[in-house]
Amino acid sequence: MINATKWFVLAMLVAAGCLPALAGVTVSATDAETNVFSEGNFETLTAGGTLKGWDVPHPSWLEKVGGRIEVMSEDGTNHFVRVSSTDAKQIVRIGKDLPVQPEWKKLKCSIRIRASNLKLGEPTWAAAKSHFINVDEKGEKLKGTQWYAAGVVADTDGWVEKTVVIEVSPEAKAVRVWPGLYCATGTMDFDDIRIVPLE
Ligand SMILES: [Ca+2]
Repeated sequence: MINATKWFVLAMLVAAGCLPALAGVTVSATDAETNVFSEGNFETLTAGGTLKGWDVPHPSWLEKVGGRIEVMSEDGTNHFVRVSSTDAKQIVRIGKDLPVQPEWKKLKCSIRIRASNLKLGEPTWAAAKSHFINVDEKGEKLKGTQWYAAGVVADTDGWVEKTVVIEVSPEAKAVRVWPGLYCATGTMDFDDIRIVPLE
């Protein structure tokens, strides 16, 4: 048991700056702290282990088009999303809007992807990718803004990270994060979607 005198001495040391007020808590300016999209690591799930806070297509639609969206785990801890599609005419994806902060001008958006059995459909934009686009208050893409995307068009050898830097429109209310299979069949795993303000 620590007596009153010792508590007093400890309190004085903290007040004098000799001891950190929260011992063992070290805060440093790491890259991890600048990520503003915490939902992108898929470690916050529902009690049933399904996606939380993401727009997910209705199961009946997925069944109709032969698509699947599942939360998987590896190494006993890490979770990622697996999207598969059997119809190269469909877009099988999940979505989430990140509200834009007024000071954001450019964002570095990245995603880890693992693709297998990928076969692209006809559109030139077919891919296993995530879009990162400027949307208005109705969730519609702002006119004149780009279809920014990061992804792959062929199978990968394990996990790869893809990055795109996007410009935030002054009129944008949110950035839509839209990962999935765009007119491509096969399987796409993805994880660690990160968004870092650059300026
Ligand atoms: Ca994860």
